[in-house]
Amino acid sequence: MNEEERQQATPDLGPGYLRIGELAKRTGVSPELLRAWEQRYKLLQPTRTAGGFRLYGAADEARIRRMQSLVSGGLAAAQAARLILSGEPAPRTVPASATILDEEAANLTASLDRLDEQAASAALDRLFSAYTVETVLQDVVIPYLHRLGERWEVGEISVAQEHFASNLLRGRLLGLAQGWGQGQGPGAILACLPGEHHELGLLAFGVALRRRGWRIIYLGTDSPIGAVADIARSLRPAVVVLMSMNPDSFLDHARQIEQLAKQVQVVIAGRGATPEVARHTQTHLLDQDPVSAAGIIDRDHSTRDDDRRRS
Ligand code: B12
Repeated sequence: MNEEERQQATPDLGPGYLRIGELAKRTGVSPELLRAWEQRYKLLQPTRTAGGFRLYGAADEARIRRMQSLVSGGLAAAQAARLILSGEPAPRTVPASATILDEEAANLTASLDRLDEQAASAALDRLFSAYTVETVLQDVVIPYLHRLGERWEVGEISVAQEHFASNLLRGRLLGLAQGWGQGQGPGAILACLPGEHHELGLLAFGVALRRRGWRIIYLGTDSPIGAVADIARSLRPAVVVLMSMNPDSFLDHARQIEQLAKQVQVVIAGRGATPEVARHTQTHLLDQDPVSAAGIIDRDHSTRDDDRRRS
């Protein structure tokens, strides 16, 4: 067992202390970068349990937040760490400029606009090495897609630029999705309704759910409900997620969806999923963004599992 696995297996950490994964989630800095800051600069000063596990406290979190702010303000990481550990105030010359996240998001937009695959991939690489997948999806990729749609609507970017960008991001999400069928946790079938070709939200959701240990069976765009029902019968997933931009698509298939919902828990999502559609199809509505929704589904499932075990 490596240290990360041992840490995940730690049953009781005591109040106020966090494992590195939890610290990463809280601060939006990837575990790899946290470890680098700890090893290179001694920025993190974990306590160790009798079993040798590293646990991080509030002072570590405060130093990370200060590091984020100084680095995004333009200081080199080594310089920022020295300053924090010395206890001196930040020099007045540090500009309160955009964060690294904002800068890289701007690089990504500019690269995609000029159809520069290499630069766009490099911006994404930098983002994924500095922040968690969840932060990059929630704070960069999804907002980028929203702006892309607005800019396309007013003719600020061409159809070619929009297709280039969405295909590059799709490829990247599929890269993150590799091996998602092998999760040991509960299973989820993900499908877009017939005629629906917007799948990036569904992919982002699948990636976020996979990171919580789920097993993903991805059918993707334009999936016939009959085909979804067939595999749901044989694979018996914990949940089927149906996505569409258009409420009418749900209503056009309401009878089939209602039938499916008698067999397995069906959740609807995407802009077309409304409370009225959920009522009409006897399904559950997920109206959060894909990353938050993955957290909700996961918690919901664990709670129900606990209830079942207790009863
Ligand atoms: C990329 C894109 C495409 C790509 C999709 C590529 C792909 N592989 O997915 C392509 C080129 C195929 C495409 C085609 C079309 N598109 Co388009 N597209 C977009 C764009 C720019 C991004 C879509 C996206 O992925 N968004 C990211 C998701 C996460 O954001 P969201 O859709 O707002 O979803 C929110 C929630 O619903 C939720 N969510 C979404 N999905 C899921 C899934 C789960 C499981 C969960 C829990 C939550 C969730 O999360 C978001 C909130 O954070 C949007 C602009 C936009 N604002 O989104 C237009 C947009 C959706 N498209 C639009 C249109 C008009 C079209 C076309 C009709 C264009 C045409 N004339 O051909 C076709 C229709 C194709 C079809 N039959 O489905 C319109 C839709 C308008 C409307 N009222 O429905 C938009 C809004 C653009 C615009 N501003 O006008 N498109």
